[in-house]
Amino acid sequence: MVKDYIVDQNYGRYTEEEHARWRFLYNRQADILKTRASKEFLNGLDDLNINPNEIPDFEKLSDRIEKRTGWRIVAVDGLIPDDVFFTLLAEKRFPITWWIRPEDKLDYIQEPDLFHDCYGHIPLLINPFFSDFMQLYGKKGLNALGTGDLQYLARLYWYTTEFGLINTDDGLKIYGSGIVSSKGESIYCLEDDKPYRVKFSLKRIMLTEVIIYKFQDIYFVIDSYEDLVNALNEPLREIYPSLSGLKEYAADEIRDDDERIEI
Ligand code: HBI
Ligand code: FE
Repeated sequence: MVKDYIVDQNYGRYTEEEHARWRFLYNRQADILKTRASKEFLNGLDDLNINPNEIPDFEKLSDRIEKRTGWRIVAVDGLIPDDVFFTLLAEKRFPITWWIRPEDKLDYIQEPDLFHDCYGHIPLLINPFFSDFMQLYGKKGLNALGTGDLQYLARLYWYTTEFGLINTDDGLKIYGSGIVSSKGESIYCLEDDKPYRVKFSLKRIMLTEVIIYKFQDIYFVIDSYEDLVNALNEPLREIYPSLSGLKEYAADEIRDDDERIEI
């Protein structure tokens, strides 16, 4: 089952222009993120020595990650079925797409490519709380699949791992992978006055629809990565049924009791 989806990165296959695409995307984000990304994300890039100049070798990078928090990377062809995805996360194996986006899709690509997955998702895996959260997400995802509650957890993943912000002494910072791998959204999420920034609330997020193809209308803000672990340690089996039948919120709909954070 799982092994059917794991492929060999086959490092030798990358061409010079694919390495150059990695270099271009990495350096463009590095400039934008040095004042906008969370320090844990930036430290992760450095501590793991994720090299700006060439596409990382997943086995060598895995050896460095594994020493810190036990995670390893596995190469996949792209999106994989939910049960396979959750099983891998529960075993501390992060699936990364082996191919990098084409030249004509440098600014945005809907499916996660190597740059989104490796640059966006790997650095935080050496943060102990985030590492625990991602493994717990895998375990809880498998449970939710069994009870038909996946949409609630998928929303949580979207509004945290992919598009989450964190409050710091130095203002709001970015930790979501979907944001850090996007030039436009890295700026928009912190500086545009169109989107709302709302304090993290598990049930509120679980009732909020996701729109995949555009910048977020609402960014949810945590105070610490421990908030994420605590959220998944809530009694989810009781929370899910308590949500069914409740009003769901459009992606751009603000609630009266939302704790809004002004920029
Ligand atoms: N597959 N490769 C890959 N990467 C993902 O982020 C991913 C996936 N399959 C399912 C999935 N994400 C989401 O549907 C779950 O988070 C719910
Ligand atoms: Fe992702």
